[in-house]
Amino acid sequence: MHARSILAALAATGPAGLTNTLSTTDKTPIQQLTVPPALAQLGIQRAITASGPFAVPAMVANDTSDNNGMGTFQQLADLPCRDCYITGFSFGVRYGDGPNGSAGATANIDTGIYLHHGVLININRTDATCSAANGGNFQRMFGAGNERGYVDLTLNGTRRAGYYIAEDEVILLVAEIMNMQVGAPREVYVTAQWDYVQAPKAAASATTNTTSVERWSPATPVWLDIDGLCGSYTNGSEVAVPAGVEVFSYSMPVAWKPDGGPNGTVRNYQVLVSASHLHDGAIQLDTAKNGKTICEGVATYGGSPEYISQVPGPDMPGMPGMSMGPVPLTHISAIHMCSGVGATTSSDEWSVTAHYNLTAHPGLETVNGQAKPIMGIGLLFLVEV
Ligand SMILES: [Cu+2]
Repeated sequence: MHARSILAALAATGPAGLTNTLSTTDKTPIQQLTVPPALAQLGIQRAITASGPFAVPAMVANDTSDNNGMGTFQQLADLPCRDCYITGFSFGVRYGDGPNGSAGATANIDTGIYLHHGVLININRTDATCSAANGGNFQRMFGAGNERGYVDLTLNGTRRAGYYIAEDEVILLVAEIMNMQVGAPREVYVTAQWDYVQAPKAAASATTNTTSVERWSPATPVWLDIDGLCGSYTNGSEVAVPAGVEVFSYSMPVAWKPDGGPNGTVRNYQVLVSASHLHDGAIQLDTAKNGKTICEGVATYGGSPEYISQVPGPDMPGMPGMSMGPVPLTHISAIHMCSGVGATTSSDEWSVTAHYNLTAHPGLETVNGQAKPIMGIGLLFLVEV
């Protein structure tokens, strides 16, 4: 998603310089949670970490820019483990009160805080859909928007799969957060809920007397983007709303193929999960294999009260500028995720199409009513089989 600031920072300092400017200690998780039995039987643990505080600037009444009220924050992600697999993940945003400054109330659109996107980036790897030569010299690991969806790579405990994090890898957390209120900046924390399991050690088989160590499959994140395969690396994946058009669809310009083996051999994969990122105004993101939709990422609006904001209503008759009072506006609260998407090979072509209808669901706008750019991103997690 918004990788521009990272690119700028890396260009200015190099990865080592960037690392040195940040805290390098992984903090203790602020809270351990209980996992459902289906995950616990695989040895999975769950923890919440918190990054911040981040002071999100106040909205300025006469600022018509796209980034009015927006703050972009990046720091090292606080990881719950190393030499381990992240098997499930979600973002949250909280107000900075309570113990450790991070156990405050949920910060969402009903109180004027909107998570434009949160992204985890592994600077030690290259991206699956954007070559290093084209700027993909770090890997987008996970991302979500304000819907804050939960991804489970084990498919409810039926697969030993996760995103492997080595001892020495550097993972950045980037969050773009919007404050919809005028007045003072507001402090928030970005929380991350991690499901994780330590990588099995070969020695474990001797001490536990089992015949073999259970193998875990490393999952590879794959970003499919209506803005093109390197969209995040060039312009933050933002796509302009076509002028004067309320209903429109955008497809990925060039399809993506999974990597093949040496000498043109075919490789086989399983697609564990297909998740989607969309902005308000979207109906759904279709993820297609060889032109056939196999996951419909349908957006739900206003599924719970924290996803409903109050906006000025229409003017009173004959009294321009005098609103009749606030009216509710619903925002995306969930996007359907597909689990156990199925097999694919290096011969298959993958793409995404985002469908928007700004009449059905208003998009985000600047203070003078200009449509803000939209996005359409599909996030697949693949394991080689
Ligand atoms: Cu976005």
